[in-house]
Amino acid sequence: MSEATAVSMEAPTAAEHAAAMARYVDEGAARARALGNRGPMRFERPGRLAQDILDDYWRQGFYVFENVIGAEELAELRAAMVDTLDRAPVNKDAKVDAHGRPALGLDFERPCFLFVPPLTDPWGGTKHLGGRHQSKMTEPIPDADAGEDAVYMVYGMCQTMEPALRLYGHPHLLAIAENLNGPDFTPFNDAIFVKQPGLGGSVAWHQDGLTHWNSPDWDEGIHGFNFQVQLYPTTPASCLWVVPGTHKRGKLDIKAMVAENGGSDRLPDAVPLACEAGDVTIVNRQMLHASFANTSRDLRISMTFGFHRRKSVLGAKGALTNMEPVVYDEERIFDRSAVIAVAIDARRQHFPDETPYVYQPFVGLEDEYRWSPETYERVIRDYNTNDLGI
Ligand SMILES: O=C(O)CCC(=O)C(=O)O
Repeated sequence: MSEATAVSMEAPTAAEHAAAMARYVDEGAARARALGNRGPMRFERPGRLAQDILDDYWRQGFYVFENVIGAEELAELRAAMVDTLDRAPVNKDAKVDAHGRPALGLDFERPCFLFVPPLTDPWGGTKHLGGRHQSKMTEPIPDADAGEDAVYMVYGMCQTMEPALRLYGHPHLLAIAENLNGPDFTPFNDAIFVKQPGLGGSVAWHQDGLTHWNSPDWDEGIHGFNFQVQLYPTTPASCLWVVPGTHKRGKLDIKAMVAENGGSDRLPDAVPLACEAGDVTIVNRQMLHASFANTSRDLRISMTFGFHRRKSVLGAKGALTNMEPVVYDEERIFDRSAVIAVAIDARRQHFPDETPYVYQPFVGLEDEYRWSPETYERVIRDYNTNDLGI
């Protein structure tokens, strides 16, 4: 039996886990403060992120942008999220929500919600998601009133929440995607991590990328990056943790790293990405990252969506979807990228004083991708069946 397994078998109670995390959390927060890699979004000229921010991102593999989402937009996102959670099935097998209404998402091709038993780690040490979560996290014993399962992730935000679709068209976020992946960047996927206090499951240490580790063109940006937009303040006990610089180190033997750490999932060099509500992080998909079972008192809701270099995706054999892997061709990329075009227009209609982002692959096609009930059906409904996982 590995030491990691031994740790997970001696399951602490939620209170013991929170207490055991306290010192790690303090030390991690101090490491994060010393590192910096955070501040307001700054552009040298329209669309061009300040060079020192780009340098910091490429050096460490992440950056925390402070105070990006304004109060009005944040309130809209939160309200949409509250409504979405209110419409979730009452449990993982149910077809109705807590009010007895048909649950959200029954008419979509892919489910909107993923449930896990409270404080568990659904993927660590399993073959799920390409086996990238190599080692199991500590699974604390939840309090007696925790229930059988809790919402862990929410999918398909662009088809269920208009404010989320508008967020997807945010001009500064899309400008960052262009800075990192080029003007013809493509989408990846989106997922909302819901970490309710005392319930939220862990996400075991992993690197996101699955396909390009042995590519002759491998470099630190080849698997793209993810944004996380924080709807509530996140604390070191509830937030995402990363091991700085690991995006440059190729595919890591995470099991060995945990074993070297005495079987503990509290890896020594990791830093927490603690944020205020409205902050936005970027995390390189090759970074080693994880989040712990949320035994804190803090709710975290992180709207997570990523973007790729076009050349990483075109011709790649897809990974990370529940469907048969397909080779991503021009048509698939175009169809999924059209969500960006519609999102930009949805945003333009709602925030008419803001300068919209110009997405190069759709220049000249704008009128065909205006936000309307027609484009909802043609472009947005079930858009996530075209996700571009690599
Ligand atoms: O936010 C989290 O807890 C996990 C995020 C994550 O694993 C990811 O974005 O790949």
